[in-house]
Amino acid sequence: AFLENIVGHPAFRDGSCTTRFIDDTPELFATTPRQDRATRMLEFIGEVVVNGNPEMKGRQPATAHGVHGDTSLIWPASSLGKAIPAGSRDRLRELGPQGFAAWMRAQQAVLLTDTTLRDAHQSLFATRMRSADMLPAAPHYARELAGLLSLECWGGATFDVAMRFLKEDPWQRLAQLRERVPNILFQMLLRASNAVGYTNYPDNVVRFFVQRAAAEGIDLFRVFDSLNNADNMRVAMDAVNESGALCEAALCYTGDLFDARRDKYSLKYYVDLAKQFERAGAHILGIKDMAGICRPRAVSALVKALREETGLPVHFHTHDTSGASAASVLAAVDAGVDAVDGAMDAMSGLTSQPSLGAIVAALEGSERAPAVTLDQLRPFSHYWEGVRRHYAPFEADMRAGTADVYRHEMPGGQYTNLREQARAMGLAHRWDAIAQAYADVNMLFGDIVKVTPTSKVVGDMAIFMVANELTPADVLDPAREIAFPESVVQLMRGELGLPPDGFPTELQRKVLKGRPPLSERPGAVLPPADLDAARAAAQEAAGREIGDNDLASWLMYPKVFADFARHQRRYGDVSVLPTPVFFNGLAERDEIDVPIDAGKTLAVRLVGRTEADDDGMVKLFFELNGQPRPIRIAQAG
Ligand code: 3PY
Ligand code: ZN
Repeated sequence: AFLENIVGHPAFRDGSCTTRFIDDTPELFATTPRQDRATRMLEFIGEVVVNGNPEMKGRQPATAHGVHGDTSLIWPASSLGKAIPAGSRDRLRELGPQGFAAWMRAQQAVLLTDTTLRDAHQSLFATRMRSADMLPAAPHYARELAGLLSLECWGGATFDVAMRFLKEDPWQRLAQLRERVPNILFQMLLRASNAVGYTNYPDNVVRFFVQRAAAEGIDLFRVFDSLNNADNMRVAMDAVNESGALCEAALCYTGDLFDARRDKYSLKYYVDLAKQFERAGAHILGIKDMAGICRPRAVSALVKALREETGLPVHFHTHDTSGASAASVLAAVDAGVDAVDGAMDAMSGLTSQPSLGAIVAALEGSERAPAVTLDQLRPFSHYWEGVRRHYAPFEADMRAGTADVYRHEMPGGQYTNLREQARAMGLAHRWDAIAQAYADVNMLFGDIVKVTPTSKVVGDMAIFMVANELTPADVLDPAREIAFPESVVQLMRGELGLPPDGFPTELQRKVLKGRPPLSERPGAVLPPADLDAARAAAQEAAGREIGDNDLASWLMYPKVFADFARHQRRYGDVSVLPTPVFFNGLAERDEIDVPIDAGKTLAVRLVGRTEADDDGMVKLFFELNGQPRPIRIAQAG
């Protein structure tokens, strides 16, 4: 690659390069003698073999079997020779966002979004699905499932988890999926001013992020605010609209539409919110039922009202935590909803979305039957079933749905995480108390929307109360000194934005200890980020030139990006490794093929290893494409 860079450089090719070539283009020559790609890859595998992947600490390795990565057992080899049919993305290109939204509303079949590549794995196994498992299925989506409305494949927690835990670049994942699926809308979840992070960013950062995401292939942005504050969504929505993508503004469903004692979240509340979204330029209205508590009767009333009171199509998203979400989806369809989310069967249920197969089966033969069939879906579910087995170490030990969700209202993506957090703190046996504390904290905070990032604050406070044996009365007691968790202080200060009706003033005063809260949305007071300075800092941290996507990653998560960039420099692109190898390393005498470039594959075999010597070094005997390659790894600890 070094020589290719030089001989491929325009100045070299057109003969204008002179003896000053090296002086003028030092970047081409600044390759401190680094190891080649294959060696770095072997070192990563060796590191996992000797010291384990830190991600697996305290987890049981998967005993996986079934189809994995290899799609040839599922789709005949010839299927990739098929032409890619026109899909929703072609329709968006043809009609533009407004025309597309009008088409959604006018056509009769219910439209389907597959969440398998984002929310389903976020909610089932802590967002750990790797690109290596997504990419083999992608070209088949393009060919077999062009009838889908969209693939939700980016955003939410996938962004930071990709870099933080999977050591892969979320932008590269997007580009690789896009290359393989040119015809179906790509959908992302954007937390409005929180972008893909956990706190509000300066407005210019939100704009920059949206521009990059749209430029890299996101067609449909589902935008929500974690306190349902429409004002706090404006910057993100404007940026989406300027990019030419579809803007879906989502209202977060909270409480119970038919509980007269909790009339804050009434039909009028949601309709007013939807009208604000429509005025702000939304093309689609999302109902984001992040906890899965929107009961069939409620969603039916909501869908009818939203469609009657606005001119926008409605897209329903729910979670199956209770076990009853398919009933809500079918009620929404009966009420005229335009689109619904589901996950491929093997990735559905529990805290994930309801099953696409079940939805399609229920609607088969009806006038709203979707454009995809059970026969088309089946192979995908089969594929994901094999993939899912490899992530068993990250799954919560949840065997059944639980109607307890109507009490605590935890989002599907949070439920298993919070259980894990409780377990880590030795509070697993207090789960029932934590669930009740979660509901109590919600009321203490003024009955708020609970979704990333506000849900995390409510969870932190619930655990804090149980760990410290605090009742709601203790928390409110002015005479009782409480060291509130930092996230609670941030929330009460308004750093995540403000609920339209504010926070309860007494508690707010107590938490802030006399300091004033923000009186405006955070974006109005946060100074704009200096993007040039940020780029320079990111380059310094990464030790290389960075592009706009890297800059966007840095702006979201400077430390996570810097750590990831260091990992990349050290080991190269580890996203190409098969998942069992990434998490568990290679067993002696196992051989794998690693596709490192289009058409270029490394055959890697671990022949054997020594024990650690006196210096703590382990020698691993690899074979690389049949040639011996010994690698030395320092044993940790
Ligand atoms: C996220 O913000 O990641 C969510 O999934 C919220 O439901
Ligand atoms: Zn969700």
